Amino acid sequence: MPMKKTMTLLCALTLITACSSGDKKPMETPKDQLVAKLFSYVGKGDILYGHQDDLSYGHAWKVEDWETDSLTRSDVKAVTGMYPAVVGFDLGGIEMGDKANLDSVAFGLIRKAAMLHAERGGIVTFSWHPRNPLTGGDAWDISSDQVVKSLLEGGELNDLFKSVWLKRLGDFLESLEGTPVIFRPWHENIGSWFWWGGKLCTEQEYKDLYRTTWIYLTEVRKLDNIVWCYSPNSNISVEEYMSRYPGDEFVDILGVDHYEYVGEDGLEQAGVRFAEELKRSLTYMNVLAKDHHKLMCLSETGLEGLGDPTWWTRVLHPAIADFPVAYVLTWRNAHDKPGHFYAAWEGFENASDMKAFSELEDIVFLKP
Ligand code: BMA
Repeated sequence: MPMKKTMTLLCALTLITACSSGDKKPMETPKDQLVAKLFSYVGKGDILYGHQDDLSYGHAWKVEDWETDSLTRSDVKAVTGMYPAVVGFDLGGIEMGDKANLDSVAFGLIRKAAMLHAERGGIVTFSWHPRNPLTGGDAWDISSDQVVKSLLEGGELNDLFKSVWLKRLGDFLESLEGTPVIFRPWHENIGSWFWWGGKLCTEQEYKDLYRTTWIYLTEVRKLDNIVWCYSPNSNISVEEYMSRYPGDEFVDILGVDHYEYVGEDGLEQAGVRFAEELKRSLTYMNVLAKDHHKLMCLSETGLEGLGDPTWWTRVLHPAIADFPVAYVLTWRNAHDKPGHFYAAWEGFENASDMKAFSELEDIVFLKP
C-alpha cells in the first residue's frame, strides 16, 4: 500500500515556490496561494478532510482557558492520530460586537486557533450565522421577507450593515494578519430556513447581498487573504444552484451543504439517498467548476450521531471519490449536546471506520 499522504510536504513546497518566484511576477496574495494549494491537491486526486470547530471543543469537552491552552486537543486527532486538514469556525455574533460566537466560542479563541492551524500547515474556513438585523432574532428567524432588502442600498439598515456589521467582520478578518481563509457567507441560500434564503429575498437581492459583502471586504478593506465559497444547500436543480450565483468575480469555490437524514425507511435507505443526491449535485458542480474554472467542495456534511458503523468508508467515500472535491467538512461535535456530533471521538463505539477513512490513499489529514 502506498504511503499515506499528509499535508506537511506540500506546504513546504508551496512555500519554496512562493519565495523563489521571479522579481517581475507580482507577489502572490495569501488568497492566490491558498487557491493554488487547493488546485494542486485536486490535481493529484486528493480530498482534504475538514471538521467544524475541531480545536475549540469536542464531544463532552471544551477549551477552558484559550489564552494559555496549546490547542492540541482534537476529537479527530484522538481517533485518527491526525488533525483534520481543514478546520471550520463560525463567525455568527461578530456583527454584534460579541465576545463569543453563537455557540459560545470566544472570537479570541477562533482567531488563535485559526492562525495556529494555518501555521501547522492546515486550512481554515469560516461560515457565518449572523443574527437577523431587522427583528433581533437569530439567523433562522424567517418571520420577515424584508430583511435582505433592508440591508441593501436604499434600505433602512444599509448604513448599519456597511458601517457596523461589515466593519466588524472586516476587523476580525484583518486581525488574522494575512492568514488565508475560505469564507462562505450567505450559505444554504436556496432553501428557506435562513433570513437570506430562497423565499426570503429575490435573486437580485441575494446577489446584491453577497456582492456587497465581497466588495466591502475586497475593495474597501483590501483584504487579500479571503477565498470565497458559494455554498447552496443540496436537493436542488442546477438551474436553482445558479439562479443566485453572484458571478465568477466573486467566487473561487463552488460548494454544497449536504447531510444524511435517517427517515422511517431506516439507515440503509438513508445512506443510499444521501449518496445518490450527493453524486447528482457533484456531477453538475463538476461541469460548472470546469466551465467557470473554479474549485469545488462539500462544504458541510455528516450523519448526526454516526449511527451507521461504516458510514465513512461505505457511504461517504464512494460518493465523493470520483469527483475533484477539494475538501469535505463534517459538522461540529457539540460539547454540551451528547447526540450532536458528526466526527468520531475517543471511546465512540463506531470510531474505527473514521480511522479507516483517514487511512485511505486519497484522503488527506494533517500530521501533528
Ligand atoms: C447548526 C447546529 C447549531 C449551531 C449552528 C452554528 O447546524 O450545530 O447547534 O448553533 O449550526 O454552528
